[in-house]
Amino acid sequence: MFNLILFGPPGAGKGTQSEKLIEKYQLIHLSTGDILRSEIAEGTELGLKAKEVMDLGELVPDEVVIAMIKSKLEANASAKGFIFDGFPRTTAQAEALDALLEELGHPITIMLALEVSESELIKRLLNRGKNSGRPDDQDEAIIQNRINEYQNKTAPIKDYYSLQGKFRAIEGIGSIDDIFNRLCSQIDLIF
Ligand code: B4P
Repeated sequence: MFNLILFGPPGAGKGTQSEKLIEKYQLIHLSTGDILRSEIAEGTELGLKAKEVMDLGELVPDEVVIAMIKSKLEANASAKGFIFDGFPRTTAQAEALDALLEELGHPITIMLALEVSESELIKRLLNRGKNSGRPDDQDEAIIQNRINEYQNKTAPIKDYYSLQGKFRAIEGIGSIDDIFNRLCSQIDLIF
């Protein structure tokens, strides 16, 4: 099993690149952001609670997203591998993911981290907000809050995977195809 964490701040291109990677490598795409948005669209109780937090640009509680990932892993036990997009976002989530994958006997293979300047992130997200209808993309103060949450709670897990020898930084500025080729050249070394 090939298990990739695609890492980076909000707007770094994780969702964009995941779509191309799943097509090329036939992996299962697990985006906690997408799963939460589908819960919101379906009007579930979980979705209603998550919406309040997401609209403020804050993180949904660890136990909620960990349970979501657990059930997706169980439902796809015979997959060739997974792309984790937007998960883990805290050290507690990283530890829980390691424990779940240990049960399956297939640990994280690599973490590829897209690096993009803050000004470019804000520009991309405001631009997406014009058409996406996503409330968290439409207000610069909320975008800034998402970036702050990333810096405070998410960025430290780079060290968690560096200690395991699995962290690789990827330049996340340039054309979508150029960035895709950078990701593929790292994946192809071990796929
Ligand atoms: P996510 O859905 O993960 O949102 P995101 O980080 O904004 O998306 P992404 O990074 O994939 O967007 P992309 O760069 O592809 O999370 C939303 C919210 O859900 C969080 O704030 C949180 O509340 C909650 N949540 C999710 N997971 C959670 C977890 N594990 N724990 C707790 N809470 C969680 O795209 C951005 C834009 O850039 C697009 O418009 C794209 O077209 C553009 N773009 C991409 N690549 C580009 C390039 N190379 N050049 C120019 N533009 C580019």
